[in-house]
Amino acid sequence: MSHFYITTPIYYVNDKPHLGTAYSTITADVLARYHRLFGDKTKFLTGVDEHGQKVQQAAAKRGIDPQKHCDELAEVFKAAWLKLNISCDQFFRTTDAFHKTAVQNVLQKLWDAGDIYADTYEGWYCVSEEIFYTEKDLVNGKTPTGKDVEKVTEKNYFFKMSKYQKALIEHIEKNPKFICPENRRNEVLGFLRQPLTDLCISRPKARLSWGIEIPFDHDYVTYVWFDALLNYATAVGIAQSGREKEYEEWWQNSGQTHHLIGKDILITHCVYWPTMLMAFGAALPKTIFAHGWVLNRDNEKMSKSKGSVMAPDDMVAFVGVDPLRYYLVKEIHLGNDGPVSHELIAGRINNDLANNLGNLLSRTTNLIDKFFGGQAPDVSKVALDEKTRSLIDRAVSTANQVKSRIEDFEPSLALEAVVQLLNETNKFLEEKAPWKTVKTHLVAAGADLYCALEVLRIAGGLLWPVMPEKMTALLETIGCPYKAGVETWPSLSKWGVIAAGTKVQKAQPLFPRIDIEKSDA
Ligand code: ME8
Repeated sequence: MSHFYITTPIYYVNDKPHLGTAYSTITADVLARYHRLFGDKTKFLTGVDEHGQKVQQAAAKRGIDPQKHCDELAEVFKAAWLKLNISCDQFFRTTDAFHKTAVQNVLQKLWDAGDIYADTYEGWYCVSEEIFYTEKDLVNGKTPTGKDVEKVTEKNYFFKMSKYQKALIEHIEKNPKFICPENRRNEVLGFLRQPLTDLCISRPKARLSWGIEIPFDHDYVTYVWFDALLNYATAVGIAQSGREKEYEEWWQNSGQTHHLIGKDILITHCVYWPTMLMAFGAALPKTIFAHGWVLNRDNEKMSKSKGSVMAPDDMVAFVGVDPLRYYLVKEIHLGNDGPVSHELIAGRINNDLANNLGNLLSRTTNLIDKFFGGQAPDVSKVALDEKTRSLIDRAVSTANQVKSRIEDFEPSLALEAVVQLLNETNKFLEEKAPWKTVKTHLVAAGADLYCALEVLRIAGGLLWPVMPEKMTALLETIGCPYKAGVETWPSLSKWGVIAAGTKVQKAQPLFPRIDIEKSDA
């Protein structure tokens, strides 16, 4: 059994979740659910990033203690993800005691090995990005993305990141799929053409108290990115006594760690993080996949600081959870930017789900109800014609197409393969017109409807990771309850699984058409 370990960024608790953070989390959830379906031993990690100046400031603004602020916001995130059917195996909090100890253990090891040293730092700090900049990095006195910076001069601790530059470049060059998509890989290689500076990994407590104390200097706390990046590995036991086996299994040996991130945090993940792991002697992740932006209706990035975010709740109220998940994963090709608006969602849902899938389900189950007493027709004595055979071939090969697209981080194309199968099946029914032939050729019409039923079973299983509630309902309607993993997966590339006589219910409309006129778009 192979492993699959997928992570999302851990989100700052300086604000509530929004459609951008929901996008990363839903995408990771869909990938995790697919891998569970394939039978992989899967772990899906998400969580919150609770230290640093940004969070300290957010708590101060509310006039409350940072820990209390974090406790409240962690619950807000958890509740939001629950509503979006997020099936994470672990919700990570960087204020958890085990994480603090592990971060300190890593720091101590790097200090003892001479990979961390003290020096005086002079430069510019951007609080909103929690990143240091040198004079030459600034553009008109601001960060390259236009954020404010403040001048800082102080003694600090530095990680010898520069020492690992050459090894990192070699690793990226030898492993073309380490950083995806390719344009992001080139961006990182471009960044690494300049000599790397060492990384400042501490903050004096006099300036920032909200962080993990540096184990070898009690006047300092750990830089928030050093602490946050480690979450991926502390979650599976790095630098913790008693968790060695888990660490070996999930981090060192599986070779199946995948980080899904937004393209804003490419350098921290593709430069800071692998060099930290190299210094510790830990394995590197297999993939760091940077996705694009969810854009608002003016085609701008939704961002907390600009106040242009959409709340996931509003979209859920508009279309429902599963259709929202479907839209985000199907419509935004992973790696690209993609817009979200009420009109776009309504159009996609009406077309793919209400018309294509919904119609197939309702006409198939209605006819079976009316003419076959609500039971799957018996097809054992029917000879298959050419059209039927070609539909069957297509249907039983779809699962493998879906699997390889998912393994290549192309969930939108995986869904496209299922949509194509449904299109073909609707066309098949149009041509065969069982609603007409049922009056003269009952058995042949039953065979055509049985084909549609089998396609619905396969499509329902293959779409389940994206729309677990709706597909559970669909599969129950056609008498094939979904069971995760090994129980369902092999049946999705087989034909003739539904036994004659299986109870088929008349379907309730699963995806009512969305009337855009009635929304507030
Ligand atoms: O950067 N479209 O946290 P953060 C798509 N704590 N994704 C978006 C988005 C948008 N419009 N806006 C935000 C941090 N995101 C650090 C991470 S990890 C060790 C530490 C998503 O709360 C996207 O995944 O600012 C992006 O990378 C992340 O939110 C940034 O979340």
